[in-house]
Amino acid sequence: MLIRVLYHDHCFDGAASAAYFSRFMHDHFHPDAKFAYTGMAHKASDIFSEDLFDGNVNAIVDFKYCATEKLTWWFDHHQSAFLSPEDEQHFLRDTSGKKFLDAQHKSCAGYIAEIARTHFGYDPADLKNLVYWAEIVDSANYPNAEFAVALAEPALKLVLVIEGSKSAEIMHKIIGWMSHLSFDEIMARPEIQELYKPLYDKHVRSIDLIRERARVEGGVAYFDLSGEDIVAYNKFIPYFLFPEATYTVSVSTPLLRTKVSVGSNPWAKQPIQHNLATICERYGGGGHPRVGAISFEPGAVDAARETAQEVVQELQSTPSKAA
Ligand SMILES: [Mn+2]
Repeated sequence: MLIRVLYHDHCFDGAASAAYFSRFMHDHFHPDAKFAYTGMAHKASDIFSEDLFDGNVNAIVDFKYCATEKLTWWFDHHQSAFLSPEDEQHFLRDTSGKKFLDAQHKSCAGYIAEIARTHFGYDPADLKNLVYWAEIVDSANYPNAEFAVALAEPALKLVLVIEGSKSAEIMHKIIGWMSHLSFDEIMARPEIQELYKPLYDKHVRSIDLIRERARVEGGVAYFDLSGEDIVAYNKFIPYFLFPEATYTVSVSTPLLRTKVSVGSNPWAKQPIQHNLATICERYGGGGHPRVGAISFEPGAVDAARETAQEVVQELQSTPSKAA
């Protein structure tokens, strides 16, 4: 008996969802099942192929729907949960009682926990802390920027490892541990410590780099990390360093692309008036109202810098019409 779980890769809530779902299956339905995991990433096409669904039971958690008869369970909380209107129709026709979507939920792990409790009477006390942190992390519901940057909480240390590790093998171990160990116990594992230390050093170095390079003008913090070996920086660092900044615009060169990131301060003293998704879409990018990004080809740093400057100027001005 094999249970295949497809989950949102390199995402704390994705891993927490896979962990919660696995415990639910093991404790409530299939005590003898073996579990196998597949991390899923967003891309333009060919997200799903039929051979991904090789289990006796197949599940997708915290990720898009797949219109295949091989799919047994589905849980998601994203607004854009369907690849096509046909997929949505397929979901709406489903009568299994095992496919669930609610875009109002802060985290998918929390949503799975709620369905397991209300529909199946499953409610393990030892997983409450996992859900508690999935809700905080997936909705960026931190009390302040320092809390989000200091990584004092073991759960936030684990976020750094999950978002920064490149190995599928360790991700699947982490999911197994999240289903029955505390965050302290997981962080104490030698394999995790080995991964965490260099990622934490990079985190600290990125704080120094951003402090050095950023200039804040008209409520916008701008910095350029191109050429630096920093794939992803913690997006709360600018607001930790510059609490007066309402927006952040940065240029960076993660693997295989050049990127302009545009963000807004969750603790801003001024109202967020610009829709960042709308601005990024104008340059071929996208995102959410409060955070967006624009991708360029690798090496297109000059073009990215030029665009970044235009975005900075726009954010420094009052929006001309409601976006
Ligand atoms: Mn999620």
